[in-house]
Amino acid sequence: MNDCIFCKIVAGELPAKVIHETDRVVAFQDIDPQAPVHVLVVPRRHIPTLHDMADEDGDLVGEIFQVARRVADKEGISESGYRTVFNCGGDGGQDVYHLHLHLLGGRRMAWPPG
Ligand code: DGP
Repeated sequence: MNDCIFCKIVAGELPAKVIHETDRVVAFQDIDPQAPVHVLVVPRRHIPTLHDMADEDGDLVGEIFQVARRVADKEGISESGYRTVFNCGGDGGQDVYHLHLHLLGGRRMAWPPG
C-alpha cells in the first residue's frame, strides 16, 4: 500500500526503532508510547484490520503473538506482566489501518480500558 505508514516502516522507507523481526512480522517502538514499554507488532503484508484476516491467516496471528512474547522478554516485562491489544475499526479505536498488536508494559494497566 503506497500511503500506509506501517508499510513504509516495514520497507525501511520511514524510520522506526525496530525491536525484533521475522520473515513475516516486524516489531517496533510506538511513536507515542502510552506506557514505559509500548511496541507495535505488525505483519509485513498489508492487512487493514483484524477483521480482514483470512481463515488461513491463523498461523500469522500466532506468529504475531510469539513475537510479542519475545519482545516482552527482551524488554524485561515478562515477569511483571503486560497487555496486548488489537484495536479494530472505528469503535475499537483503530487509527492506523495496517494490522498491529500493541504490546504495553512497565506499569500497572487499568481496567476497563477507556
Ligand atoms: P491504533 O490507534 O490502534 O491504530 O494505534 C496506532 C498506533 O500507531 C498509535 O499508538 C501511534 C502509532 N503510530 C502512528 N504513526 C506512527 C509512526 O509513524 N511511527 C510509529 N513508530 N508509530 C506510529
